[in-house]
Amino acid sequence: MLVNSGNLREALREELAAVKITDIHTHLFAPEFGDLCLWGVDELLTYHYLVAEFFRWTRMGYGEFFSLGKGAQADLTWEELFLNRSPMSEAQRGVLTALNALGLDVGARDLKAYRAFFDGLSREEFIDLVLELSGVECVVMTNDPFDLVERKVWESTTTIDSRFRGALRVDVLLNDFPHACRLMLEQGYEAEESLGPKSIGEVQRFLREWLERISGLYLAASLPAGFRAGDGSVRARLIEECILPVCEEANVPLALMIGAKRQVNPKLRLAGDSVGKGDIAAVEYLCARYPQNKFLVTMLSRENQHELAITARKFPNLLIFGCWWFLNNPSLVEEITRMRMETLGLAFIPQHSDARVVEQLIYKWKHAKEVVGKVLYDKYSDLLAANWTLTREELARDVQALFGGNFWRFIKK
Ligand code: RAT
Ligand code: ZN
Repeated sequence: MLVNSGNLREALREELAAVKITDIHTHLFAPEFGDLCLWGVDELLTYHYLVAEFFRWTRMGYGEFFSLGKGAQADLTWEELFLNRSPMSEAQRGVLTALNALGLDVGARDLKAYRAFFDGLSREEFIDLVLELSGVECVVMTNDPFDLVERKVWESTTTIDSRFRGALRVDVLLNDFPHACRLMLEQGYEAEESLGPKSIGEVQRFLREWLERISGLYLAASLPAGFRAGDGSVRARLIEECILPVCEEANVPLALMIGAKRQVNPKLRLAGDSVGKGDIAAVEYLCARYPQNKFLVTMLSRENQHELAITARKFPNLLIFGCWWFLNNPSLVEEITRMRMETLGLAFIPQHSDARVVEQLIYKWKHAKEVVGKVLYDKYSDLLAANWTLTREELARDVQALFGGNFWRFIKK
């Protein structure tokens, strides 16, 4: 069937509604991880994006807020961000989108009723419902081998829900190596701060064994804005001498998330991180120097987006992904997605959710689809205006590539 300017909007709407999404970066956990798997309206209302917004209005002290239980914290953010004023920010609007899609009466503003709805469901039932509503078929977790609670689950559980896939996150290793050495030693890996030949072998063994334990799809780290590659620092050496050889041998990408400025305001805890401009030279260096390695890269600052897209034109071993964290505002997602599509065609991954609470999948993907859909509509319209022919199958193929296919192709490459 041919798509033309008259039926394009509807065809796109249907394909976006039908597409099965692979969410390549989340902070969600499979149900086997118990309380690490966050869901429910109190978690939704205490998302750290909202906590930061709450402190724009309250006079309450940070300590006082964080000493409260989740329910009491949620009461406060609800009151301040939803009742005392209209919920205009993207994170605030997201709460409404999620609750509304779950069939709750958002207009009634009845937090008690929302809590009762969640109380009536088991974690497993709820996950099924949300995956169905959001169209997500595969969720990639963020798995920290240095986290004791998580480690215990991996050591004691043999099978986890196959819709959830592992990704090995090594922030501690790269950002606080002395601490990582102590934690690795507890797990029987004898790595020392001096990073001599024996330590290199031990770090590699640690990574290899963890990747295997979690069937990790990729290895990942978030890095500060000042990240430089190849400068002989411990971090750079860990990447070049430990991480990249293990990634190459296992044929898994290294995901670099560059530009986080951690704990600008530590009193805000998880909400206290910020953004800084990164140095694209680090990405160029790694992609050029290690052509046998694959790199998934996202950068946090808006200012880095154009040069990152250009860099992806230079290196087939680089796949750029997502409008990360502070960039996940519809206006920025639209601008960035348009620019990427004009620069790279369909060869990028437009979005990941970064969800921390199960039902955030609903809003993050609904909003992402709206924006990506808008850009696709304009781009296909341009093609049709040039007398290009487009079939429904081709449209479906392209949408599937953006929302999952490109990732899997890169993983298998
Ligand atoms: O988006 C977030 O929730 C941030 O707090 C970070 O976790 C970030 O996404 C990261 O993966 O470091
Ligand atoms: Zn994240």
